[in-house]
Amino acid sequence: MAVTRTFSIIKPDATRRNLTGAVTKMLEDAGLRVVASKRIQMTKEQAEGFYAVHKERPFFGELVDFMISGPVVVQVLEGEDAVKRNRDVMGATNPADAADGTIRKAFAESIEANSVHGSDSDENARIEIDFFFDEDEIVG
Ligand code: RTP
Ligand code: MG
Repeated sequence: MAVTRTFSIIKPDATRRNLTGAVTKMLEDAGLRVVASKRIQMTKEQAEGFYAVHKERPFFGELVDFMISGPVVVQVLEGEDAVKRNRDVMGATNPADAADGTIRKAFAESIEANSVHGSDSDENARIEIDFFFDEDEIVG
């Protein structure tokens, strides 16, 4: 299995509860390595741009407001089959459906305030990494 990269966000509900380290530990325990990380306050324009694929969804406005409600930690993760590995440890979007041992089962507050984002394909991982990071900020 090839070592690949994915993009992760520790969302405002998790940073607010001081769970950055706890979430990162679960990512690391799942075999992912943090090769870039920064804590940022997203602007409205950044959040709208990042979630542009969802702009027709009914929850788009609320999602943008939530994502700018506090700091987030954006990360590049590296590991074998990183996109799938990360999605497996994140768990289902809705914490009510998330399996035991997943980040969302452990920490998510709701379907929206669900503690983490993770890219859903290698192609989107590349796009999302490029949205927040310059290549020289990523040290594998
Ligand atoms: P993500 O993109 O954040 O990793 O999560 P995902 O693939 O599991 O979920 P997606 O369907 O892509 O939705 C993106 C984010 O929008 C919020 N959401 N709210 N109110 C709602 O019904 C609803 N549905 C989704 C969540 O924060 C979700 O992670
Ligand atoms: Mg998604």
